[in-house]
Amino acid sequence: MDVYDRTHRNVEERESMYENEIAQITAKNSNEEIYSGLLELAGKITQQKGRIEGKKKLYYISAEFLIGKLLSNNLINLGIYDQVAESLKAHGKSMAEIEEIENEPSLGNGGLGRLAACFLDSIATLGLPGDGIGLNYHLGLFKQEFEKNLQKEVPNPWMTQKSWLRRTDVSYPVILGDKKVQSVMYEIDVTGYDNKCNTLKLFDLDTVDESIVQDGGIQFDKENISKNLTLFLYPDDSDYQGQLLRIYQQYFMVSNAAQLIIDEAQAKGSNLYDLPDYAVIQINDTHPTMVIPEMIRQLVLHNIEMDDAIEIVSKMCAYTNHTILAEALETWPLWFLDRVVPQLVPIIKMLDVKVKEKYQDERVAIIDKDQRVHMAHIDIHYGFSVNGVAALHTKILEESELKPFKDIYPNKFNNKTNGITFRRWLLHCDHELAAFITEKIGDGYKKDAAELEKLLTAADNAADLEKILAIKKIKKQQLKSYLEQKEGVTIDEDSILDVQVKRLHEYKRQQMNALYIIYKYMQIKAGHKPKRPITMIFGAKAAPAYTIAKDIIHLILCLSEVIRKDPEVSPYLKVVMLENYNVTYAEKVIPAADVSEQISLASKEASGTGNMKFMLNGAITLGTEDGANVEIHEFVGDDNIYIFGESSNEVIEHYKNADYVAEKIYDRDPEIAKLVDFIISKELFAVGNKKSLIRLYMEIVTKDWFMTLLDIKDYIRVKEQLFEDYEDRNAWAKKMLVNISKAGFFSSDRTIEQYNEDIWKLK
Ligand code: CR6
Repeated sequence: MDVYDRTHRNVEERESMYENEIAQITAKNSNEEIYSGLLELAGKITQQKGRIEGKKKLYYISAEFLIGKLLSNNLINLGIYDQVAESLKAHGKSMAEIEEIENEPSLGNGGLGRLAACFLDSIATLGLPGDGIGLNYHLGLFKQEFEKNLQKEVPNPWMTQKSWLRRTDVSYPVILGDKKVQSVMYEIDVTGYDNKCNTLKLFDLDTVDESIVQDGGIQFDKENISKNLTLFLYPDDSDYQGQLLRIYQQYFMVSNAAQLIIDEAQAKGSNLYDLPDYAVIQINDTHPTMVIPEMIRQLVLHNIEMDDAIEIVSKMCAYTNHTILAEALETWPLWFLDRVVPQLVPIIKMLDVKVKEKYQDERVAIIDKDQRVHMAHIDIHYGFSVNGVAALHTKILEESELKPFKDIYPNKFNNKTNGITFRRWLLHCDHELAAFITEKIGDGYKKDAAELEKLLTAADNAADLEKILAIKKIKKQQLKSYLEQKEGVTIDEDSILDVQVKRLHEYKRQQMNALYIIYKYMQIKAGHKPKRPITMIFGAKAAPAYTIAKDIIHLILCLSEVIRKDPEVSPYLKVVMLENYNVTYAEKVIPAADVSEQISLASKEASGTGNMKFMLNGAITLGTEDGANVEIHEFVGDDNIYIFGESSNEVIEHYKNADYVAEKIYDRDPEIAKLVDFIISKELFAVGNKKSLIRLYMEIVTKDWFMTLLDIKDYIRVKEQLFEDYEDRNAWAKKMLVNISKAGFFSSDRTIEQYNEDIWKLK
């Protein structure tokens, strides 16, 4: 029996098994009751299917798990989605309505957290024993609201209703400074697609108190650790107390992890010397790094000699690097650690001494001459694997950023290009497209994404090309009604939908996209109207203490208002900034997009994963040769992607020689100056905050750390070409199909298979 038959048989068996229950649940009157009925049913089926077991288990430790809403995802994975949807329809209800009941947990902030969630889905789908370990943030990342064209941060409670979260009686003692606290472990089931399940384990403290948050904002007493420990993800760390709190959070996470791992291994018969046969730890970015000294400490408490403990732990830990941005590579002053985790400091010092005895190179030291602890260096010296997240990123790590380490440990380094789960990012978010694909090539692609290639034959079939365009239009119409209801704005489903959704950061260059909007605005004012209206959609949260990022949001909101109020321009150009962009929003906006903006300064975006989601949903990438864009380019070929801008090599040279001066470009090129000057125009001052706009203007003219002005002209040129090409609808539909059919490589199932083959080696 092949995979396709097996999947089908299982689905049919399950359908008949739960028919009555589904009928009863969907017949209920209130959406709340239906939601909680489905939640219970899913829990029951998950339990019946059972857990994925194995001697050796993966522990994926991460400060973030951006899991999104789980209802549809779980119903799909459990094989009852279609049946539930049909049954709801028979009662005049829709799945979308029921989904609205569920709160989205904001336990992550961007790509790194969403990646962790995609990985959990794939690990379970592939039947590998592997759990996630993280923290149960009560208020997650802040919720974004706009007021006077400015971002405002408010708390984002998500546990206010019946949820997928389950309290367990697992609990560990953890030393926090001068106190010993007792943790509580919560669990969320991770359902595999047509498979058994794993769990996401989230640790918390019973004493955490949401009422200490002040005045509806996100301020709170940062010193009261037992009350604030798991209140927020990434509490403001612009001050000393905030930084200490982050270390407390990290230590709490890894101390629980270490104790759990030891417990589970011992229960399976480990004598602890053979721990690496029972457990492998993936350290997701540097936030969980303290698991290394903590695990060593715990093993010593179990009467293992220090040197043996170090050796055992070194065989268990693997580290993923997600960035080359210096400010994101954590280093902590040693005295901070002395205050928060004095129990780890002697171990960290010992690990450092051992490194210094072997290598006199200051660049690879754990504790540098300024007494700062380089977390990534602990991971690299005392882990057995170091990976980057896209081919270009890993190459930059090996050849420049981490070169001294690569020279010492040539075999530790490997690449694992990121991926996304096709269950959420195709089957769930675009049922219409998934149905079309299934009709053309069967549903084998749901488990073996490489099969999407079979779709290429449709690129020569006129009727199929029309269908692809028709599906895109349906998704645009759906987005249109969602936006009418959520934002009170109306978009034109016949306009080109150009989308940039991702965290706000100068390196991602939303400001360059804003300069394009200014360009287009001026063109229209001068009588050069586009052939077809353009809708520019943005979605982005800025970190609360990141002033320039907030200024960029302000600029976009101001542009949106100026254009909306200008009858000369508004029929041709619309700018929409989505409020509180999150996973749920992504699921609505990505399938509707025509153009995927991936315009980071080359070398700065480690991988990107949004780029993969857009590609899979038939949007065409407008991007730089950065992160995984490079691999997307290789797969789809020159004709099916729009590439612009300076290469990563050139950019790295500019940084090395410190020879990029934005002001020179500004002074030399009046066309560029005109665009930048509009930021401080009377039109924008009329709707915006002068101080913020002037600050942003000065930043771009005198600093421009991420070289917006370097690429702006090429960006405009290529974007204009793209809009022109869009009018050949047939050719565009072909590009869409090529993108979809070449997306198979970017399935997180492929990524996880590679992690397992090269790093985890689970059975
Ligand atoms: N911000 C990278 O910047 C990558 C994800 C997941 C990021 C992004 O390019 O796709 O990780 N890095 O690997 C960090 O969070 C440090 C991200 O999400």
